[in-house]
Amino acid sequence: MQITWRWYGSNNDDITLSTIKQIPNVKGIVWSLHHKQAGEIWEEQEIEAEVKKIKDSGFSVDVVESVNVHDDIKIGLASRDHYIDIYIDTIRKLAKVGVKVICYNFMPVFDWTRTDLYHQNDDGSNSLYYEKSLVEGVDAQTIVDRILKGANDKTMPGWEPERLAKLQELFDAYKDVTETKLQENLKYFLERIIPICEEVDVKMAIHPDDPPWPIFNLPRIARSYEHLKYIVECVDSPCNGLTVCTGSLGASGKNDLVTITNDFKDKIFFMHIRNVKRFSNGDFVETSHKYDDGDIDIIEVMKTLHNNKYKYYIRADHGRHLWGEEKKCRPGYGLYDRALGVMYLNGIWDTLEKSSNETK
Ligand code: DNO
Repeated sequence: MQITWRWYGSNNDDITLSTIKQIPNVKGIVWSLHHKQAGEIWEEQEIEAEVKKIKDSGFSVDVVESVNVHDDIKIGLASRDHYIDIYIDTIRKLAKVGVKVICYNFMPVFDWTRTDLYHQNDDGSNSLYYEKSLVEGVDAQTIVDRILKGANDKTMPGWEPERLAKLQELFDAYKDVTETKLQENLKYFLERIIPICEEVDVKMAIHPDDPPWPIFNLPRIARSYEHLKYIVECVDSPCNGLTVCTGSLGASGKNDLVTITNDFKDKIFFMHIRNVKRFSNGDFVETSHKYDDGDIDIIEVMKTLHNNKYKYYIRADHGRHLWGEEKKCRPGYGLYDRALGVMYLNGIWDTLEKSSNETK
């Protein structure tokens, strides 16, 4: 496995590459051109400039998260082919600079959704929090306003103010998109892009839905074992795979992350590791990575990856906001808890590695 770190770019992230360099065993930067709207052309010079910056700091650039998928593709409009052509153009350009994996999602309208970006924890830290009754009880605009206000001028992928300014239009456009239709639209998209991925050796790794259930009556199709199975089987290719995000899938007690990690072993190209604590009323809060702070047995997930000789990419995902960084850092993407998360993953992996060498 190769440990990576999600970084938002020089003028867009308070955490510098030299700071990241001090976190043990981080080999690669997970990057993107964050100013690009879905469907916009990625220029070669812009890609090269970002890649140079990252490589000059001694990191690999193998993983891009995300190249966002235009809504017209998800909705299945006639204009989708135009946007798929642009997507293919980006895949080709990224392959040229050595990108190996692209993480993307196929969630309608919203990416990850929370109701509170700075929920106060008992220990004085704070975390992203999802309060079920709030999402079920209010209109989508209220949640959008809450999130954008909480973002403190930080860009948050999936929550682009420009796109969300047309919220009602977006909802209207999705009104006939059922779960089956959305699956068909994903299949259509994959059927067109995967042959190019095979040609240029880029793996597509879809990110699961977060939370893993439909919200605001919008369908969600990457939220359970069966949904993931549909995705990897609908276009059978070594380039069509998954990002397994333990925190996204793990917000539902129905998703057994150890089974998912094991059964899809040949299809997982990227792991996002974080922990969540679920409450019986459907709420959940993001916790530290430690396995017994939340409901996800991260040690067992790591053991499964280790047993399966996982060789792809992994990153410590979201953390709590610690030691005064709250409201200064990008929600979920502070420095401290993600760095602690990296060390937790290093600790588990090194222990597994050492003990398997000893028994050889
Ligand atoms: C949340 C992230 C997601 C992810 C996208 C991939 O923190 O894991 O926003 O980047 O869904 O397209």
